Formats: sequence, structure tokens, C-alpha cells
Amino acid sequence: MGGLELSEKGLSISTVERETGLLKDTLRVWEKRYGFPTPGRDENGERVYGRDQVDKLLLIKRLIDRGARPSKVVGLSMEELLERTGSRADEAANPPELTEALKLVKTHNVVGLRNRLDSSLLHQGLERFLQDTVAPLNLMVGEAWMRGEFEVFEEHLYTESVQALLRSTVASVSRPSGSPRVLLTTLPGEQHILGMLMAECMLWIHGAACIALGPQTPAGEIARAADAQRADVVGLSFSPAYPAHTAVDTLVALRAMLPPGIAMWAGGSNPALFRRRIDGVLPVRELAAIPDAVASWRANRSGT
Ligand code: B12
Repeated sequence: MGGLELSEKGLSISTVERETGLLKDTLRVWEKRYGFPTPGRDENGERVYGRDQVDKLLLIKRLIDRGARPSKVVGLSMEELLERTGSRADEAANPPELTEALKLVKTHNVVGLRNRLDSSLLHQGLERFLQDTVAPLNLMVGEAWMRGEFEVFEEHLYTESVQALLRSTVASVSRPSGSPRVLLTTLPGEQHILGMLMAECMLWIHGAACIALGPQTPAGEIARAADAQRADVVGLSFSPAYPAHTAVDTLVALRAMLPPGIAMWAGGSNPALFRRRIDGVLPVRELAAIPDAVASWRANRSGT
């Protein structure tokens, strides 16, 4: 997924830290304590990791985020990790129309995929489509990529198809006069945009107005845009791939740049958003929490 810094020998420890969210120190300690990961060395004696090791580390991280102890999971095989993370079991439980959509991506049938998605949208309506089709499909595409079943370009085919459909739908429901006015973007380095786009759809459905800046806006620019656009809320999206410390540091810095009257919402499944409270920043774990966030903002604004 995305342009990784893959030299012929493998990935540097910094890249692995960024991709997995596991600190360099943790990677070194595990190597010594549990005999995994097992990096090679480059010509300068620096550690280099293979893609297969990074895939395993992502699964280990996921189990640890759910409360597992490193001593119980770091030594497991890929098979065992897939079982424990539920990737295998989930696959069998997927609704057939989602499995079919995934097959259409795999066979590069973009027209078929668009038709499949259009039809689900018409049947389900936008809100259910986001929650019951797009959200689980994102997970399935991510899992398939982790099992090595999807190429980068296939993921791009998927993202582009969903993105095109959501954008055209948003264009038909936008009401510029809604409130709150939410400025939406991601921070530099965050290429995942579906979360932001899904949040935008959900906000429109619930009567808010969105100003979409697209992805990767530097904090200073976000503050200037919020002022120029008279935004009530700055909404940012963080995928689990985004480095935890950068997310927290930048949220704190941006909070200090924005006037107190502008709220900040940080959405997405990045665990850093939920580990510890960040003053003046509302974490939004899932789409279903958006209506409450909007209602609380309105209640505060009207002083009730
Ligand atoms: C498509 C995709 C890509 C595409 C993105 C294309 C694009 N233009 O968006 C590409 C190919 C570029 C890509 C790249 C990478 N990806 Co990727 N990607 C995905 C995938 C399949 C879906 C992406 C997505 O947008 N998800 C994020 C959103 C939709 O979900 P969410 O965070 O749970 O957010 C929900 C709510 O919280 C809410 N929400 C989100 N934002 C906001 C904001 C506000 C304001 C509000 C109110 C609510 C809200 O809405 C969402 C609805 O469900 C996911 C799989 C997955 N499980 O998500 C992997 C995934 C996120 N990627 C992953 C990885 C590792 C990467 C790469 C590091 C891979 C690499 N080796 O290069 C790069 C990183 C690129 C970068 N620097 O950002 C991992 C992250 C794992 C981890 N723990 O670190 C995942 C989880 C896949 C996996 N299972 O391993 N990826």
C-alpha cells in the first residue's frame, strides 16, 4: 500500500516504526527477548526488515492494542496470528455481496465494482451504505492486503471507485448553510482519505456543512483556512498507519494555534487518539459517533 522505502535488502527500522506504530526500542527489545523480529543488516550494519516480518508485526500490534501481552504473541506463527486476530474467521462470516465486491477488485473489474457499489448505495441509503458496506469493505481490503492477496494498484482501484462514488453523492446532498461548519483534512504524511470522505458524507447527512481541504495540510495552513472559512470545527482523520507521537504532538500544536471557539475533532482508528485525553480535542472512534458529536456541539452553542 503506498510508496514504501523498500531497498533491495528490506525496510529500515524507522520505516518499520512508522508503518507499525511499534517504537524502535520495542523492536530491539523483542529481538533480544523473544527472537523476533529477525532483521538482516545493510552495508552500514543497520537493521533491515523483510516485508513478511512487517506484516507479522502489524498483526502482533493489533493483538497488543486489544490487550494481549507481548510475551504471549510475539513468538506466534503467521497462521496463529491470523487466527487470533480473527482475519480467517471474519472472512467466512462476510456477507456474500461484500465478498463479491472484493472479487471484482481482484479481477480488476472496475465497471462491475462501480455497479455493485451503486446498487448497494441505492438499496441501503447513504448512512447504511457507509456503515454496512464501505466500512467493512475497507477492513476486508486491508486484511486481504496483509495476507498478500492484493497488489498496491488493486487497492488504488478500490479506493478510487469508492472515492468517486462518495464524491458524486456528496455533491448532490451538500447544503452550504448547515451547522456546524466543519473543515476536514488530514495532516502531512496521512495518505488515507476514505475516513475523511466517509466522515464528510455522515456530517452532511446530519445537517452539518463541510469544507473539504483534501488530504495532507500542514498545521499552520489548517489554522489559516479555519479562520478564512469561519469554521466551527476542525476535523482531522488518522488511520492506524499514522505515527502516534506525530499525531498527538501535531494535535496539541494545532489546538494552541486555533482560537478556543473552534472545536477540534480527531477521527479514525488510530489508537493514539484514544489512549490518553488531549485537551480540547474530541476523539471520534467511528462514524456512528458523528451524530452525537454534532448534537453536543449544537447544544453547547445554544447554551443548553
Ligand atoms: C485504501 C488503503 C490504503 C491506500 C489509501 C488510498 C487513499 N487515497 O486513501 C494506500 C494504498 C495509499 C495505503 C497506503 C498505506 N497503508 Co493503507 N489501507 C487502506 C485501507 C484498505 C482502507 C483505508 C482507509 O482509509 N481506512 C481508514 C478509515 C476508512 O477507517 P477508520 O480509520 O477506521 O475511520 C473510521 C472512523 O473512525 C471515521 N473517521 C475517520 N476519519 C474521521 C475524521 C473525522 C473528523 C470523523 C468525525 C470521523 C472519522 O470514519 C471511518 C469509518 O469507518 C486500510 C484498511 C483499514 N482497515 O482501514 C489500510 C491500512 C489503514 N493501511 C495500512 C498500512 C500499513 C499502509 C501503509 C503504511 C502501507 C505501506 N507499506 O506503504 C501505507 C501508508 C501510507 C501513508 N503514508 O499514509 C494498515 C495500517 C495498519 C497499522 N496498524 O499501521 C491498514 C489498517 C491495512 C492493514 N490491515 O494492515 N493504504
